[in-house]
Amino acid sequence: MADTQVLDAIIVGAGFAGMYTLHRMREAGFNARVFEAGDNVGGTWYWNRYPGARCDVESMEYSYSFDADLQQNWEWSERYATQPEILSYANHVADRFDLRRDISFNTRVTALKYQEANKRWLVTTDKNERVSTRFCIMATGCLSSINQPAFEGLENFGGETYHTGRWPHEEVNFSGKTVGIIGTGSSAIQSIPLIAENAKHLTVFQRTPNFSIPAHNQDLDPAFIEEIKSDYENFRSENRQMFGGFGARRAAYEDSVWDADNDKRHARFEERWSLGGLGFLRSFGDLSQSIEANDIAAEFVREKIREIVDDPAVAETLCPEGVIGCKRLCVDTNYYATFNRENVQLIDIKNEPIETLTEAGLVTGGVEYQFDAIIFATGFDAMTGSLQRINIEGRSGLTLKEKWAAGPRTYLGLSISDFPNLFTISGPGSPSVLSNMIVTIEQHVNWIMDCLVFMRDEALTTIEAEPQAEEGWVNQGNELANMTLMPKCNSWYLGANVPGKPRIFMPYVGGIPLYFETCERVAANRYEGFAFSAKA
Ligand code: N01
Repeated sequence: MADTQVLDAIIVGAGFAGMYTLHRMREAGFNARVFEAGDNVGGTWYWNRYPGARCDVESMEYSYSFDADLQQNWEWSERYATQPEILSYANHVADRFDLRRDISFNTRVTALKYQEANKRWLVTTDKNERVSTRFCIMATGCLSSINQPAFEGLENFGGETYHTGRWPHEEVNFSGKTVGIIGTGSSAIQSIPLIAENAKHLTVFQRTPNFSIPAHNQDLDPAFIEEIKSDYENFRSENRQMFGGFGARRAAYEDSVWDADNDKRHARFEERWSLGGLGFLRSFGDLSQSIEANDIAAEFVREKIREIVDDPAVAETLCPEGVIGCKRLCVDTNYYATFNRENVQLIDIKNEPIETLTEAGLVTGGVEYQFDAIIFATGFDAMTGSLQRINIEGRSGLTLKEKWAAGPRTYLGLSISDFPNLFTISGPGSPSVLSNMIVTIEQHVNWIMDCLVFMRDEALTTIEAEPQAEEGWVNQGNELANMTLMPKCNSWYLGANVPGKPRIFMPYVGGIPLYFETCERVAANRYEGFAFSAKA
């Protein structure tokens, strides 16, 4: 066992959250190190390399705002950036701010143990390193721990297997191959059209169909880039006023579906469909509150699917039931039209789950389908998975697994009672996955850094959420979620995609402006809801 390193802070993860935290730690004079399981920066964009991977927030918005030169110098090429372009942006940031010298790559943090005696955390890694640190900043990401269902016979399959969330770094060529893909979430919806073009034959196994809106991706017009860059600060600030921290230039309509006649509704939905992307849910102001209003939007999309897909039976199988936007809305390029290709087959496994994998393929409904390759597009153990994989032991030996046995509990999505000096970035209880992640990451990191500087100035040793504040925040989060339609379906927001995971709505649904305002008020009131301890 190596000697114990002594640090002010460790940061777990070198995605956008970890990189910015490191940059701010250095600026503030804290001695910090990042631990990253991958061999490079980028987080979710490092791991999710499947064909067609792109961000569904527009590129001029999905980037750091903290450095004026950075945002002026970087050139995005398309409306929605591809995974390779976002990854090269992450690498550019790492180089530009010389971040790598304080990042331990290929190193997974395995345990964090709070030591009451010296009020520090003991960190252990899979490289047998030991670190004693005052602060732990968990920049572990919301969608980085994959969900690999334990299909019977998984080990028997003799062909290639892939998971969209752990795609190989080298190019995968399916030409001449028969391929099966399990799952029809965002990752599948983005990759299916490209895999279908490449493979000899593609079979899609769908348990639940999803609503998807066309991206209408295009090259960015230099005049548009120029316009944004001429007043980037204002553009950023307008976006921070939006519910999700993005989309300020695409008006969010507030009027009710019921104030419009059929023609007006149709015209509005058409306008939004043609515009493309997540803004479709902002066609009217009541789509996320009223089931009846929502159903009108949902039916518009079902009609689009029926228009696009030639075979009426296939179209019906692709038509989702229920609430649009209840599961994360998907954004695609040619997804539904791909089912018109002769080399693509859709298998509905809603009532006939996959029974087993065999040496040659898989069995569902008593039929064996044979493949050269099977792709699991089965998603993530979202929001809590990456935190729970680390053995985190707080005050009095309480583990995070025990603390969150009935679902995650935090104060502001930033702090957990009984886990002093440990902060989560975009953790459960924060807007996180319902927002432009980079906007919320910057806000979280800025808030945490202000707090650490405050503690240094006031000679305070620990900070920790008070149990009542945490309780109040959890209750407020649940109340807000229950005012929307979001808890009404089996989504990963609720943990419903992972067998045995407690069912609780994890992200904060109050929107960015309210959330940011709350965090600012808490800080201005000397961090109300937090308890500090001073040096003994
Ligand atoms: O994962 P998912 P994802 N047997 O959980 C199915 C973000 N993201 O990786 O719905 C059979 O959405 C499962 O079926 P069901 C984005 O936030 C963003 O696609 O549970 N099927 C579902 O169809 C997104 O929401 C971008 O019935 C099984 C699929 O697998 C999030 O990541 C791009 C199964 C999983 O879908 C997750 O997306 C990509 C089983 N045992 C991802 N288990 C962009 O920025 C699961 N499934 C655009």
